[in-house]
Amino acid sequence: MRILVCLTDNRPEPWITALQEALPGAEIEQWRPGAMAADHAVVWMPPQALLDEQPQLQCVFNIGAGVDALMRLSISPQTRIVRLDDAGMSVQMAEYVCHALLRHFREFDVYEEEACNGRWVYRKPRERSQFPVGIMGLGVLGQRVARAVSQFEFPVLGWSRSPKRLEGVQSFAGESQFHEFLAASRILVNLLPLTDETRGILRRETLLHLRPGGYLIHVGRGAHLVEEDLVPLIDEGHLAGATLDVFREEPLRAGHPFWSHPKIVVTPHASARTLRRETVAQIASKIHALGRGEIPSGTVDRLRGY
Ligand code: NDP
Ligand code: OXD
Repeated sequence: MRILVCLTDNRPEPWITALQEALPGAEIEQWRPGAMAADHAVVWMPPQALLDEQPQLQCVFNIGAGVDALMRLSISPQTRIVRLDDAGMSVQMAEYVCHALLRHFREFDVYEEEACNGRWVYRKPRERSQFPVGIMGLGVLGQRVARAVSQFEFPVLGWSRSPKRLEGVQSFAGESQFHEFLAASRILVNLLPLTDETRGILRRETLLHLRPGGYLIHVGRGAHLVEEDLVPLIDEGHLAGATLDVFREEPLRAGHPFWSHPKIVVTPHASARTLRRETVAQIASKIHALGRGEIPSGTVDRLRGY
């Protein structure tokens, strides 16, 4: 079996070593133009040239959960696109979202500021029932986040394409229930994949449906948010603030208004990092599944785009 590795923004060597340990019989090398014809490729944001040169690939394994960068490429219909499912990401995402939610709800940001000024001042406790948490996307990550948030006894709502039955989660589905979902949410967590249907879904017109004093936790993809719409909504007081992990352009450029806004927290696409050990183990087990004639989990439905 031959495997090519092509990882934008990642050093390939440790991945090649780890893959070689997990798949001792395989021939594995970094992709370069003119590389060997391979059975599989392990990729993150690869160039079109790789796909053009390798139409025989059986599988392209994405080392992330979101496949939007791959969906923009032209990939042979015979090649299966396989994304990461969980591989240690969902617990990180649950940590991140709970941290942002609790920091806002318990006003830890205000306490931090008071402490910097040496001030001992209590804040009035807030009613958790007044902070329903709406999660857009109830997939691998969204469901884990919903479970974690419900442990803190917030009302939890979820929105997905197909209806879900999840304990403690009020399910809304499809476009017809989107506005109802937003109107019932105060904290909005975005965990959708980026597709033609979801691009620009977080914009003035939709965010205005949130309950007053809404708060956005945006961890999906930068292009979900119409960035120009966010600061006015906060400055007008409709939104209380936002925690943003993903941006239209990454890294976020110096001087972007998000960096300096007092009610916006910026992190550098760090909410759930790819973990090499878990990822390599998952890819190896998917390759074994293929060898048994099974369809590996995480196979992308190209029509849906995720
Ligand atoms: P999944 O594919 O498991 O879940 C996607 C969810 O979104 C599903 O519930 C799906 O509905 C729902 N959905 C998709 N399209 C629509 C739509 N048009 N309307 C309503 N609901 C829709 O993905 P994951 O949970 O694994 O990951 C989600 C996204 O999180 C990734 O695509 C990626 O962009 C982002 N991500 C960000 C990271 C970061 O570090 N910031 C790290 C990892 C991922 P249904 O269940 O009905 O199919
Ligand atoms: C992913 C990501 O999609 O890291 O896995 O954003």
